[in-house]
Amino acid sequence: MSHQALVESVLSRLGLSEANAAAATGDGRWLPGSGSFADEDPSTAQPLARVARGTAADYEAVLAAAAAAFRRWREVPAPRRGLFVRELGDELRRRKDELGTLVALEVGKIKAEGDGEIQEMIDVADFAVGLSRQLYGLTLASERPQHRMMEQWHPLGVVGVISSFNFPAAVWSWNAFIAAVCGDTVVWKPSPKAPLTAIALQRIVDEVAARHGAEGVFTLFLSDEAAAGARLAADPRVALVSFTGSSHAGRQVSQTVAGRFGRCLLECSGNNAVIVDETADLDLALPAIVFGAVGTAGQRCTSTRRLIVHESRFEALAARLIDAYAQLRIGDPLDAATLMGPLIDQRAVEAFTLAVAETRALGGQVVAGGSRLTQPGHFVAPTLMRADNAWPAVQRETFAPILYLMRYRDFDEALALHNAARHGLSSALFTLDMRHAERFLSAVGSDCGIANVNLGTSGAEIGGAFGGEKETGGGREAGSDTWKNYMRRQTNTVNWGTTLPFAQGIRFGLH
Ligand code: UN1
Repeated sequence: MSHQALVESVLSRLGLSEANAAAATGDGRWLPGSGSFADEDPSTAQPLARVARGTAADYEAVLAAAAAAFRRWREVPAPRRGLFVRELGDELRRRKDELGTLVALEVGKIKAEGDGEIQEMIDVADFAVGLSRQLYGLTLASERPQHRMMEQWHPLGVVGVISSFNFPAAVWSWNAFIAAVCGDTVVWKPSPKAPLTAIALQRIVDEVAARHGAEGVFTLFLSDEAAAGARLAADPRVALVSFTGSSHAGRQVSQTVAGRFGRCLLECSGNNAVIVDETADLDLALPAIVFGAVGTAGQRCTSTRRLIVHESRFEALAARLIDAYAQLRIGDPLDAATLMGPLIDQRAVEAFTLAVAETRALGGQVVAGGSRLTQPGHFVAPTLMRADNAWPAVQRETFAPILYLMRYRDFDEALALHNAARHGLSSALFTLDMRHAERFLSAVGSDCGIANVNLGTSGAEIGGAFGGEKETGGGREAGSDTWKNYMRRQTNTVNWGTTLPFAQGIRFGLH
């Protein structure tokens, strides 16, 4: 099928049209908005569809629906809330192929990665269903006789999810599915660069919600105006704002949310490095590094941006990388032979060009790629550059396939270079030396939220807690005990005795 024919068939199968509504209240109702913005196909730089711009009144309608739904949903037993998420997971399984294609089409990641993103949603749905029968608190030993102390986890409220274009489906589900089993309701403000995926998902939500009395649990608000995210951040009705995107925007969101004592969950930029030591198995390291650097065209927050190689392996690994880069097929993300698609838009191409030029001006040498490709769409060549860790472009997160190569002499130096970055999301070490491996994972090793040994920085499973330190923002999403972010903890103490002993040995006798 031609690219254009595939586009038409996928859009129609997912209930999308040339002009799409602006907001959804989660009960099947869609709001028309006012004015519209274009959603572009990054492979052709042509518009895919138009999406209406949500108004302030639409926002109010969505918030009111989410707040009303919360008052009901928090009383539904958690395992029953889990049934709603389970059925959503089943629906995603059934529609994985077309949804994966839509993701690939709308943001330009290759079809295998688009499908992978839907798989990530299915995985988190399964995880959330299991969680819906847990959500456990502790019972604690009270120092007072005949007292019982315990904690409970209660639903938190309305959760606002602001997501980025690069994971237009999965990031919402990490938040939304966990929040829903926790008894919260969710207002989603997706990136204006990926509205169609959000609309398609909301349509599936609408169908399933009606069967579970879950109307209003998931709602959607679309706009290309920065004010939309800012409104959500400032709104005291939104108990938790989960933000995925740049550290720059995340800082603004978190300051606004902190100003009203709201809760914030930040998953911001990364500047992820791989260390390859003198003992590393290069057959493992090579595919991990290439996937990490060019997967999603370097637009994952977990993308590998810095490669820190022991001097004894540097030339050999650089030669293998150059060879691998020469074989990468770049083009239509829907073509099964393609390994790298386009960048998201023209601005991303400009950021790529600027980073390369800046690094070159400081003496950095391009050893592969280095320029944009002269074809329609926002394509650039995957790029390898020799560079210095301290250079500004190396310290910046540029959402593009640029990998900076650096060499080191001893492992202390490698760790110091590794941690000399403002962000702290993902990290990896390739080694067969157990002392290096253990040190990397120790308190004095990697300072990131994710630290891997003998696999890459990108493609984390959802079973673990996802997120990072420093300017990545400190938030954790998806697996492990991240559900606690979406609930409020209450400590309860009950005195079942006939006296009133005080804690801390206090005597307080009334005469
Ligand atoms: C992101 O780029 O915001 O580990 C998320 C990964 C994916 C998630 C990335 N599972 O690359």
